[in-house]
Amino acid sequence: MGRTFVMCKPDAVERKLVGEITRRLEESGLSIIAAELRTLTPELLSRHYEEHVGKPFYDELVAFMSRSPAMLMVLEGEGEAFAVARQLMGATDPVEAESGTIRGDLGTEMPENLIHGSDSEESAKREISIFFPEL
Ligand code: 3AN
Repeated sequence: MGRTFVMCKPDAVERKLVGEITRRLEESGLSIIAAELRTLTPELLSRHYEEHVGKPFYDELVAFMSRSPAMLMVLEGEGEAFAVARQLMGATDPVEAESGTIRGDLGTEMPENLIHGSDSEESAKREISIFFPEL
């Protein structure tokens, strides 16, 4: 079994898309093993987005990600759970995301792309330890 970290970003919660996004994730075989609605702080976001700190879009990203609660989840499934979730998410920019994906079908424009999912086994471990240190 593999685990991954996924979050429905503030735009997804505001637009009441958590149910639709979670339905797609569950339908693909993933199970929710932890979940929490939480407003993220800039401090926590700087740990999560450490590779983006200082980039031109960073301040806008933090303002967006901390403006209202996000739905944080740890998902588990057969094989590479992170890859299953990433495929469902689609490309980072909703304008480029394929139809049939979460961002392609429901997304608007950057940085509001509805969902985050770990991009590797290693990222999943790191991100789970930031947001759900008890797991
Ligand atoms: P992904 O979420 O697909 O793994 P990352 O990790 O490259 O993409 O980017 C993390 C987040 O940073 C994105 N979900 C998006 O909200 C924001 N972001 C990334 N690149 C840009 C950009 N060029 N302009 C605005 N926001 C961006």
